[in-house]
Amino acid sequence: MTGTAQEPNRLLKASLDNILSSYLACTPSARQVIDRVYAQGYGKDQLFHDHFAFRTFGVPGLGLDSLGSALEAFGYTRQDYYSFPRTHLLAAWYAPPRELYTTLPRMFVSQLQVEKLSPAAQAIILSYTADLADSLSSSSPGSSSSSSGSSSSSSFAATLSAWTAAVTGVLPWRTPSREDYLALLQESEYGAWVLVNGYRLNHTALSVHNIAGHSGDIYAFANDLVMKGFKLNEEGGLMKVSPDSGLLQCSTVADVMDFTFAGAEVHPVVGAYMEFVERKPQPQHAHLAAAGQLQEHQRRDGFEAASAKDIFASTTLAAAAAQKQGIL
Ligand code: OOG
Ligand code: NI
Repeated sequence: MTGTAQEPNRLLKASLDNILSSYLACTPSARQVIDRVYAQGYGKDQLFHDHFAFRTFGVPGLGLDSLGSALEAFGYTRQDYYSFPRTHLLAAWYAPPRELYTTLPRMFVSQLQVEKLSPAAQAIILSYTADLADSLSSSSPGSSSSSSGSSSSSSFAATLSAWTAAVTGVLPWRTPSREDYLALLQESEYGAWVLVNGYRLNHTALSVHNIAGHSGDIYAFANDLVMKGFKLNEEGGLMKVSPDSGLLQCSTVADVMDFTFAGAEVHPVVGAYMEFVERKPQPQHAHLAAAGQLQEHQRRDGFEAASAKDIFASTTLAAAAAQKQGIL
């Protein structure tokens, strides 16, 4: 399924290209980072995607497993889970095949634990997802988790449906009403985000240590972003550093843009953002780094729950600022 040794599967490659171009088309700040920081400093060919991140509603057939099983079909393997009890979120990350570690991004997929929300919020979400969930559970008899091969518990129909929603960016449910968006926003900013953005890319994280001609120092990179006027997420501090000091992350505050709600009402909603990552060499591979022979998988891998918690706030901060300005 994964193609030849060094080449990603063509359907996967085409899918990721599409995911990225629709993300760029509707994320002005991400285009500005590329134009003002990369194109003017190192060249646009220096974009190395550390990871892509997607959000989902955790209802049967639509949760993180639905996207995860598509990734597994393309050769990704699920790694660690992270849980965020306060915001009722669960996440997992998926690693690309080892030989494609410098070609394909890692994947970070999360889901809202819908059953933990208030009955009113659950009712809103289910009013959008119920028809799709029903059709997914009835459309593919015999292809559930009991079939062999995949470690995920998603049916083939659910897998295809979620991947299609991610690739096209088209909402997998009816156009939401503004009333439902605002009601959900009160209780779960993440839930409101998924309602209007569906499964399109939440963010790409660009790899700072892979920019040729750059020191790889993410503090210098972040400083450059601030100097150029980009608004960074300062939740828990501008730089999110793992306890082992190997994983450093920062991100922009998400864009706010117009959305056409049910009844053709156009109002702003919170959209996507961009993240930046530096991964230090794993201590046992430090000598390879010194010799310039370090490979991507020999750097600090995976994610960090405490940092992720603050990165999630990239959309929450945007929503709060927009509410304060009275535009949301
Ligand atoms: C994901 C936030 C976490 C990371 O790299 O730790 C994250 C999200 O906002 O959906 O991206
Ligand atoms: Ni991220």
